[in-house]
Amino acid sequence: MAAKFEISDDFIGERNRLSEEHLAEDFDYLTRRLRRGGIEIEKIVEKAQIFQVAVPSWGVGTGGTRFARFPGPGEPRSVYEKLEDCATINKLVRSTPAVSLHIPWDKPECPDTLMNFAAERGLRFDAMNSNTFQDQVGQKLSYKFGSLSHADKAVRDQAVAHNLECIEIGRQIGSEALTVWVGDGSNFAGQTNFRRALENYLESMREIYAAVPEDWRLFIEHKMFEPAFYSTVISDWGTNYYCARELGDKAFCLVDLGHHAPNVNIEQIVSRLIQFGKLGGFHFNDSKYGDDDLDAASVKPFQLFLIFNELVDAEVNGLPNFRPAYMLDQSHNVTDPVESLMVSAMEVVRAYVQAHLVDRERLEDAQRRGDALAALTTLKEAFRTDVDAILATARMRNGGAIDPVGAYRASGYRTEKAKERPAQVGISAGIV
Ligand SMILES: [Mn+2]
Repeated sequence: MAAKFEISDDFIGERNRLSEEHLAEDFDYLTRRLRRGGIEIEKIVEKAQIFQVAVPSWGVGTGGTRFARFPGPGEPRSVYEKLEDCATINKLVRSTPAVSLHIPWDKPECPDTLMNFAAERGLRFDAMNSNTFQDQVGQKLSYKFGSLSHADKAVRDQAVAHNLECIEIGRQIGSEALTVWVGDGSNFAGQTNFRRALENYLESMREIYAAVPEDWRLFIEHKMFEPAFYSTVISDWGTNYYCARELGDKAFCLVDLGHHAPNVNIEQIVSRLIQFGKLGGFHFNDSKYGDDDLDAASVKPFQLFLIFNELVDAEVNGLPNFRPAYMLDQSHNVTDPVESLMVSAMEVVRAYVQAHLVDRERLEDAQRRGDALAALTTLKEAFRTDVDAILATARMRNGGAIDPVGAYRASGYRTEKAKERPAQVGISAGIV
Protein backbone atom coordinates (compact mmCIF):
# COMPACT_ATOMS: atom_id res chain seq x y z
CA MET A 1 0.00 0.00 0.00
CA ALA A 2 1.32 3.45 -0.94
CA ALA A 3 2.22 5.72 1.95
CA LYS A 4 -0.64 7.98 3.00
CA PHE A 5 -0.20 11.72 2.81
CA GLU A 6 0.46 13.40 6.13
CA ILE A 7 1.24 16.95 7.15
CA SER A 8 4.80 16.84 8.51
CA ASP A 9 6.15 18.63 11.56
CA ASP A 10 8.71 20.27 9.27
CA PHE A 11 5.95 21.73 7.14
CA ILE A 12 4.19 23.10 10.23
CA GLY A 13 7.50 24.62 11.37
CA GLU A 14 8.02 26.25 7.96
CA ARG A 15 4.55 27.73 8.04
CA ASN A 16 5.04 28.98 11.59
CA ARG A 17 8.18 30.83 10.61
CA LEU A 18 6.05 33.01 8.31
CA SER A 19 4.17 34.56 11.23
CA GLU A 20 6.39 33.96 14.26
CA GLU A 21 7.59 37.54 14.39
CA HIS A 22 4.12 39.08 14.30
CA LEU A 23 2.95 36.64 16.93
CA ALA A 24 5.81 37.65 19.23
CA GLU A 25 4.82 41.32 18.87
CA ASP A 26 1.16 40.58 19.66
CA PHE A 27 2.16 38.38 22.57
CA ASP A 28 4.37 41.12 24.05
CA TYR A 29 1.56 43.64 23.85
CA LEU A 30 -0.96 41.24 25.44
CA THR A 31 1.55 40.39 28.18
CA ARG A 32 1.75 44.06 29.17
CA ARG A 33 -1.98 44.60 28.88
CA LEU A 34 -2.89 41.64 31.07
CA ARG A 35 -0.21 42.56 33.60
CA ARG A 36 -2.02 45.88 34.16
CA GLY A 37 -4.95 43.79 35.46
CA GLY A 38 -2.64 41.59 37.56
CA ILE A 39 -2.78 38.61 35.19
CA GLU A 40 0.40 36.69 34.41
CA ILE A 41 0.11 35.63 30.77
CA GLU A 42 2.30 32.52 31.10
CA LYS A 43 -0.18 30.98 33.53
CA ILE A 44 -2.96 31.45 30.98
CA VAL A 45 -0.82 30.01 28.16
CA GLU A 46 -0.25 26.93 30.31
CA LYS A 47 -4.02 26.58 30.78
CA ALA A 48 -4.51 26.79 27.02
CA GLN A 49 -1.76 24.23 26.45
CA ILE A 50 -3.39 21.57 28.60
CA PHE A 51 -7.02 22.17 27.67
CA GLN A 52 -8.50 19.35 25.57
CA VAL A 53 -11.69 18.82 23.64
CA ALA A 54 -12.52 15.54 21.92
CA VAL A 55 -13.63 15.29 18.31
CA PRO A 56 -16.44 13.04 17.11
CA SER A 57 -15.52 10.41 14.52
CA TRP A 58 -18.74 11.24 12.69
CA GLY A 59 -17.76 14.91 12.41
CA VAL A 60 -14.97 14.39 9.87
CA GLY A 61 -17.39 13.31 7.16
CA THR A 62 -19.82 15.74 5.56
CA GLY A 63 -23.03 15.68 7.57
CA GLY A 64 -26.19 16.66 5.84
CA THR A 65 -29.67 17.75 6.67
CA ARG A 66 -33.02 15.99 6.67
CA PHE A 67 -33.14 16.85 2.98
CA ALA A 68 -29.83 15.99 1.44
CA ARG A 69 -26.17 15.40 1.84
CA PHE A 70 -23.60 16.93 -0.48
CA PRO A 71 -20.47 14.81 -0.06
CA GLY A 72 -17.13 16.55 -0.13
CA PRO A 73 -13.95 15.29 -1.85
CA GLY A 74 -11.69 12.87 -0.03
CA GLU A 75 -14.17 11.93 2.67
CA PRO A 76 -13.03 9.20 5.04
CA ARG A 77 -14.51 5.83 4.13
CA SER A 78 -13.58 3.84 7.21
CA VAL A 79 -12.88 4.34 10.87
CA TYR A 80 -9.15 4.31 10.02
CA GLU A 81 -9.50 7.14 7.54
CA LYS A 82 -11.60 9.04 10.07
CA LEU A 83 -8.73 8.65 12.53
CA GLU A 84 -6.29 9.98 9.93
CA ASP A 85 -8.37 13.15 9.68
CA CYS A 86 -8.71 13.41 13.46
CA ALA A 87 -4.93 13.05 13.77
CA THR A 88 -4.46 15.85 11.23
CA ILE A 89 -6.76 18.11 13.25
CA ASN A 90 -4.82 17.37 16.43
CA LYS A 91 -1.47 17.79 14.71
CA LEU A 92 -2.38 21.36 13.76
CA VAL A 93 -4.33 22.50 16.83
CA ARG A 94 -2.84 20.20 19.51
CA SER A 95 -5.87 20.25 21.74
CA THR A 96 -7.89 17.35 20.32
CA PRO A 97 -6.02 14.12 21.13
CA ALA A 98 -9.19 12.11 21.88
CA VAL A 99 -11.76 10.75 19.45
CA SER A 100 -15.27 9.68 20.30
CA LEU A 101 -16.52 6.64 18.39
CA HIS A 102 -20.04 5.75 17.36
CA ILE A 103 -21.02 2.09 17.30
CA PRO A 104 -21.82 0.37 14.97
CA TRP A 105 -20.64 3.04 12.49
CA ASP A 106 -17.08 2.68 13.78
CA LYS A 107 -17.17 -0.92 14.97
CA PRO A 108 -13.64 -2.29 14.61
CA GLU A 109 -12.96 -5.79 13.36
CA CYS A 110 -9.97 -5.91 15.64
CA PRO A 111 -10.01 -3.49 18.60
CA ASP A 112 -6.26 -3.96 19.21
CA THR A 113 -5.39 -2.93 15.67
CA LEU A 114 -7.61 0.13 15.98
CA MET A 115 -6.08 1.13 19.29
CA ASN A 116 -2.54 0.79 17.93
CA PHE A 117 -3.45 2.71 14.79
CA ALA A 118 -4.77 5.55 16.97
CA ALA A 119 -1.83 5.48 19.39
CA GLU A 120 0.67 5.66 16.52
CA ARG A 121 -1.01 8.92 15.55
CA GLY A 122 -1.07 10.35 19.05
CA LEU A 123 -4.76 9.66 19.56
CA ARG A 124 -6.81 7.92 22.24
CA PHE A 125 -10.49 7.18 22.61
CA ASP A 126 -13.02 9.30 24.39
CA ALA A 127 -16.59 8.27 25.26
CA MET A 128 -18.24 5.48 23.30
CA ASN A 129 -21.58 6.34 21.71
CA SER A 130 -24.29 3.75 21.26
CA ASN A 131 -26.79 3.94 18.44
CA THR A 132 -30.35 2.80 18.97
CA PHE A 133 -31.91 5.57 16.91
CA GLN A 134 -31.70 3.73 13.61
CA ASP A 135 -32.04 0.15 12.42
CA GLN A 136 -28.96 -1.67 11.18
CA VAL A 137 -28.93 -4.18 8.34
CA GLY A 138 -29.93 -7.57 9.68
CA GLN A 139 -31.16 -6.21 12.99
CA LYS A 140 -33.85 -8.45 14.48
CA LEU A 141 -36.22 -5.88 16.00
CA SER A 142 -36.91 -2.31 14.89
CA TYR A 143 -36.37 0.90 16.86
CA LYS A 144 -39.07 2.69 14.88
CA PHE A 145 -41.11 3.08 18.07
CA GLY A 146 -38.25 3.47 20.51
CA SER A 147 -35.39 1.51 22.00
CA LEU A 148 -34.54 1.63 25.72
CA SER A 149 -38.07 2.86 26.51
CA HIS A 150 -39.93 0.69 23.95
CA ALA A 151 -43.24 -0.82 25.04
CA ASP A 152 -41.94 -4.28 24.06
CA LYS A 153 -39.41 -5.76 26.48
CA ALA A 154 -37.73 -7.70 23.67
CA VAL A 155 -36.83 -4.45 21.88
CA ARG A 156 -35.56 -2.96 25.14
CA ASP A 157 -33.40 -6.04 25.72
CA GLN A 158 -31.90 -5.71 22.26
CA ALA A 159 -31.07 -2.03 22.90
CA VAL A 160 -29.53 -2.89 26.28
CA ALA A 161 -27.42 -5.62 24.67
CA HIS A 162 -26.14 -3.12 22.09
CA ASN A 163 -25.04 -0.74 24.85
CA LEU A 164 -23.26 -3.60 26.65
CA GLU A 165 -21.44 -4.34 23.40
CA CYS A 166 -20.36 -0.68 23.20
CA ILE A 167 -18.95 -0.90 26.72
CA GLU A 168 -17.08 -4.08 25.80
CA ILE A 169 -15.53 -2.52 22.68
CA GLY A 170 -14.71 0.59 24.70
CA ARG A 171 -12.92 -1.47 27.34
CA GLN A 172 -10.75 -2.99 24.65
CA ILE A 173 -9.69 0.33 23.17
CA GLY A 174 -9.13 2.28 26.38
CA SER A 175 -12.32 4.34 26.51
CA GLU A 176 -13.63 5.30 29.94
CA ALA A 177 -17.17 6.45 29.27
CA LEU A 178 -20.39 5.57 27.52
CA THR A 179 -22.73 8.25 26.20
CA VAL A 180 -26.33 7.22 25.78
CA TRP A 181 -28.69 9.26 23.68
CA VAL A 182 -31.96 7.74 22.53
CA GLY A 183 -34.29 9.06 19.86
CA ASP A 184 -37.21 7.64 21.83
CA GLY A 185 -40.33 9.75 22.07
CA SER A 186 -43.59 10.37 20.31
CA ASN A 187 -44.97 12.34 17.41
CA PHE A 188 -48.61 12.45 18.49
CA ALA A 189 -50.43 13.29 21.68
CA GLY A 190 -51.49 10.05 23.30
CA GLN A 191 -48.99 7.97 21.31
CA THR A 192 -47.07 6.96 24.41
CA ASN A 193 -47.61 6.98 28.14
CA PHE A 194 -45.04 9.48 29.45
CA ARG A 195 -44.63 7.81 32.83
CA ARG A 196 -44.40 4.25 31.53
CA ALA A 197 -41.89 5.25 28.86
CA LEU A 198 -39.59 6.79 31.48
CA GLU A 199 -39.99 3.76 33.76
CA ASN A 200 -39.02 1.48 30.87
CA TYR A 201 -36.03 3.69 30.06
CA LEU A 202 -34.82 3.62 33.64
CA GLU A 203 -35.23 -0.12 33.91
CA SER A 204 -33.08 -0.53 30.78
CA MET A 205 -30.52 2.00 31.97
CA ARG A 206 -30.14 0.20 35.30
CA GLU A 207 -29.01 -2.88 33.39
CA ILE A 208 -26.53 -0.82 31.38
CA TYR A 209 -25.33 1.00 34.50
CA ALA A 210 -24.62 -2.33 36.18
CA ALA A 211 -22.25 -3.21 33.32
CA VAL A 212 -20.40 0.12 33.41
CA PRO A 213 -16.91 -0.51 34.85
CA GLU A 214 -16.16 1.11 38.20
CA ASP A 215 -13.66 3.57 36.73
CA TRP A 216 -15.97 4.56 33.89
CA ARG A 217 -18.65 7.20 33.65
CA LEU A 218 -22.08 6.91 32.07
CA PHE A 219 -23.23 10.09 30.31
CA ILE A 220 -26.90 10.69 29.68
CA GLU A 221 -27.68 13.08 26.84
CA HIS A 222 -31.06 14.78 26.82
CA LYS A 223 -32.75 16.36 23.83
CA MET A 224 -36.01 18.23 23.68
CA PHE A 225 -37.10 17.24 20.19
CA GLU A 226 -36.10 15.34 17.06
CA PRO A 227 -36.55 12.76 15.71
CA ALA A 228 -39.67 12.67 17.89
CA PHE A 229 -41.46 16.00 17.59
CA TYR A 230 -44.24 15.83 20.15
CA SER A 231 -42.29 14.50 23.12
CA THR A 232 -38.99 12.86 23.90
CA VAL A 233 -38.34 10.53 26.81
CA ILE A 234 -35.19 12.28 28.06
CA SER A 235 -36.40 15.72 27.13
CA ASP A 236 -34.54 18.13 29.37
CA TRP A 237 -31.86 18.59 32.00
CA GLY A 238 -34.36 17.97 34.83
CA THR A 239 -35.29 14.54 33.53
CA ASN A 240 -31.62 13.92 32.80
CA TYR A 241 -30.62 14.86 36.35
CA TYR A 242 -33.37 12.69 37.83
CA CYS A 243 -32.17 9.66 35.84
CA ALA A 244 -28.50 10.26 36.67
CA ARG A 245 -29.40 10.46 40.35
CA GLU A 246 -31.57 7.37 40.23
CA LEU A 247 -28.80 5.38 38.57
CA GLY A 248 -25.94 6.25 40.90
CA ASP A 249 -22.47 7.74 41.26
CA LYS A 250 -21.15 6.67 37.86
CA ALA A 251 -24.00 8.44 36.00
CA PHE A 252 -23.74 12.07 34.87
CA CYS A 253 -25.60 14.52 32.66
CA LEU A 254 -24.27 15.54 29.28
CA VAL A 255 -25.18 18.93 27.86
CA ASP A 256 -25.41 19.28 24.09
CA LEU A 257 -25.80 22.99 23.39
CA GLY A 258 -28.40 22.41 20.67
CA HIS A 259 -30.71 20.16 22.68
CA HIS A 260 -32.69 22.77 24.61
CA ALA A 261 -35.75 24.91 24.17
CA PRO A 262 -34.97 28.11 22.24
CA ASN A 263 -33.54 30.91 24.37
CA VAL A 264 -33.08 28.68 27.39
CA ASN A 265 -30.40 29.88 29.81
CA ILE A 266 -27.85 27.13 29.21
CA GLU A 267 -25.18 28.64 31.45
CA GLN A 268 -27.60 28.45 34.36
CA ILE A 269 -28.35 24.80 33.59
CA VAL A 270 -24.61 24.18 33.58
CA SER A 271 -24.29 25.90 36.94
CA ARG A 272 -27.12 23.82 38.41
CA LEU A 273 -25.58 20.56 37.24
CA ILE A 274 -22.21 21.61 38.65
CA GLN A 275 -23.85 22.47 41.98
CA PHE A 276 -25.58 19.09 42.08
CA GLY A 277 -22.33 17.26 41.27
CA LYS A 278 -23.80 15.75 38.11
CA LEU A 279 -22.24 17.64 35.21
CA GLY A 280 -20.67 14.96 33.02
CA GLY A 281 -19.68 16.88 29.96
CA PHE A 282 -20.56 18.69 26.78
CA HIS A 283 -21.30 18.32 23.16
CA PHE A 284 -20.25 21.72 21.82
CA ASN A 285 -21.87 23.20 18.74
CA ASP A 286 -23.98 26.25 18.01
CA SER A 287 -27.45 26.95 16.76
CA LYS A 288 -29.70 29.68 15.48
CA TYR A 289 -33.00 27.79 15.68
CA GLY A 290 -32.80 24.30 17.15
CA ASP A 291 -30.38 21.41 17.03
CA ASP A 292 -28.64 23.02 14.09
CA ASP A 293 -25.23 21.47 14.86
CA LEU A 294 -23.44 24.54 13.54
CA ASP A 295 -19.80 25.22 14.40
CA ALA A 296 -19.09 26.12 18.04
CA ALA A 297 -19.31 29.87 18.71
CA SER A 298 -20.31 30.61 15.10
CA VAL A 299 -23.62 32.18 16.15
CA LYS A 300 -23.45 32.91 19.90
CA PRO A 301 -19.85 33.27 21.07
CA PHE A 302 -20.95 35.17 24.18
CA GLN A 303 -23.12 32.23 25.25
CA LEU A 304 -20.15 29.89 24.97
CA PHE A 305 -18.09 32.33 27.03
CA LEU A 306 -20.80 32.50 29.72
CA ILE A 307 -20.90 28.70 29.90
CA PHE A 308 -17.13 28.65 30.38
CA ASN A 309 -17.45 31.38 32.96
CA GLU A 310 -19.46 28.88 35.04
CA LEU A 311 -17.00 26.08 34.31
CA VAL A 312 -13.93 28.10 35.23
CA ASP A 313 -15.66 29.39 38.36
CA ALA A 314 -16.13 25.75 39.40
CA GLU A 315 -12.53 24.93 38.42
CA VAL A 316 -10.92 27.72 40.42
CA ASN A 317 -13.16 26.98 43.40
CA GLY A 318 -12.32 23.27 43.27
CA LEU A 319 -15.91 22.01 43.34
CA PRO A 320 -16.40 18.30 44.08
CA ASN A 321 -17.19 15.88 41.27
CA PHE A 322 -16.21 18.50 38.73
CA ARG A 323 -14.45 16.77 35.85
CA PRO A 324 -16.37 17.62 32.69
CA ALA A 325 -15.61 15.80 29.45
CA TYR A 326 -15.48 18.20 26.53
CA MET A 327 -16.42 17.12 23.05
CA LEU A 328 -17.49 18.71 19.78
CA ASP A 329 -20.67 17.44 18.15
CA GLN A 330 -21.34 19.19 14.87
CA SER A 331 -22.57 18.51 11.40
CA HIS A 332 -20.68 20.15 8.56
CA ASN A 333 -22.67 20.74 5.42
CA VAL A 334 -20.95 23.54 3.55
CA THR A 335 -17.41 23.57 4.95
CA ASP A 336 -14.45 21.21 4.95
CA PRO A 337 -15.10 19.19 8.15
CA VAL A 338 -11.40 19.22 9.12
CA GLU A 339 -11.35 23.02 8.95
CA SER A 340 -14.61 23.37 10.85
CA LEU A 341 -13.46 21.05 13.62
CA MET A 342 -10.15 22.89 13.95
CA VAL A 343 -11.82 26.29 14.14
CA SER A 344 -14.42 24.99 16.62
CA ALA A 345 -11.77 23.43 18.84
CA MET A 346 -9.92 26.75 18.85
CA GLU A 347 -13.11 28.63 19.71
CA VAL A 348 -13.74 26.34 22.68
CA VAL A 349 -10.21 26.97 23.96
CA ARG A 350 -10.76 30.68 23.38
CA ALA A 351 -13.89 30.71 25.58
CA TYR A 352 -12.01 28.76 28.25
CA VAL A 353 -9.07 31.16 28.17
CA GLN A 354 -11.28 34.25 28.21
CA ALA A 355 -13.18 32.88 31.20
CA HIS A 356 -9.85 32.68 33.01
CA LEU A 357 -9.43 36.43 32.47
CA VAL A 358 -12.56 37.29 34.45
CA ASP A 359 -11.69 39.34 37.52
CA ARG A 360 -13.64 37.16 39.95
CA GLU A 361 -13.02 39.35 42.97
CA ARG A 362 -14.37 42.38 41.16
CA LEU A 363 -17.33 40.34 39.93
CA GLU A 364 -18.16 39.16 43.43
CA ASP A 365 -17.84 42.65 44.79
CA ALA A 366 -20.24 43.97 42.14
CA GLN A 367 -22.68 41.17 42.98
CA ARG A 368 -22.52 42.01 46.70
CA ARG A 369 -23.14 45.68 46.03
CA GLY A 370 -25.97 44.96 43.61
CA ASP A 371 -24.06 46.74 40.84
CA ALA A 372 -25.46 44.89 37.84
CA LEU A 373 -23.71 47.07 35.30
CA ALA A 374 -20.29 46.61 36.88
CA ALA A 375 -20.89 42.84 36.99
CA LEU A 376 -21.68 42.68 33.29
CA THR A 377 -18.79 45.01 32.46
CA THR A 378 -16.42 42.70 34.33
CA LEU A 379 -17.54 39.77 32.20
CA LYS A 380 -17.51 41.80 28.99
CA GLU A 381 -13.95 43.00 29.59
CA ALA A 382 -12.76 39.40 29.65
CA PHE A 383 -14.94 38.45 26.69
CA ARG A 384 -13.70 41.36 24.60
CA THR A 385 -10.03 40.59 25.19
CA ASP A 386 -8.38 39.40 21.99
CA VAL A 387 -6.60 36.24 23.15
CA ASP A 388 -5.43 35.07 19.71
CA ALA A 389 -1.79 35.51 20.72
CA ILE A 390 -2.29 33.22 23.73
CA LEU A 391 -4.04 30.56 21.69
CA ALA A 392 -1.46 30.66 18.88
CA THR A 393 1.46 30.60 21.30
CA ALA A 394 -0.04 27.63 23.15
CA ARG A 395 -0.49 25.74 19.88
CA MET A 396 3.03 26.56 18.72
CA ARG A 397 4.61 25.49 22.00
CA ASN A 398 2.70 22.21 21.78
CA GLY A 399 4.09 21.64 18.28
CA GLY A 400 1.03 22.81 16.39
CA ALA A 401 0.39 25.55 13.87
CA ILE A 402 0.14 29.28 14.53
CA ASP A 403 -2.46 29.37 11.75
CA PRO A 404 -3.98 25.87 11.50
CA VAL A 405 -6.41 26.58 8.64
CA GLY A 406 -3.73 28.40 6.63
CA ALA A 407 -1.28 25.54 7.10
CA TYR A 408 -3.93 22.94 6.29
CA ARG A 409 -4.89 24.69 3.05
CA ALA A 410 -1.28 25.23 2.02
CA SER A 411 -0.48 21.55 2.62
CA GLY A 412 -2.94 20.35 -0.02
CA TYR A 413 -4.21 17.69 2.40
CA ARG A 414 -7.74 17.58 0.99
CA THR A 415 -6.56 17.25 -2.61
CA GLU A 416 -4.22 14.43 -1.62
CA LYS A 417 -6.99 12.66 0.29
CA ALA A 418 -9.35 13.02 -2.67
CA LYS A 419 -6.81 11.02 -4.71
CA GLU A 420 -6.28 8.43 -1.99
CA ARG A 421 -9.97 8.06 -1.20
CA PRO A 422 -12.08 7.84 -4.35
CA ALA A 423 -15.73 8.67 -3.68
CA GLN A 424 -17.85 5.84 -2.45
CA VAL A 425 -21.62 5.65 -2.46
CA GLY A 426 -23.60 5.11 0.67
CA ILE A 427 -21.39 6.80 3.25
CA SER A 428 -23.57 8.14 5.98
CA ALA A 429 -22.68 10.64 8.64
CA GLY A 430 -24.88 11.22 11.60
CA ILE A 431 -26.34 14.12 13.46
CA VAL A 432 -26.77 13.38 17.13
MN1 LIG B 1 -24.88 15.42 20.90
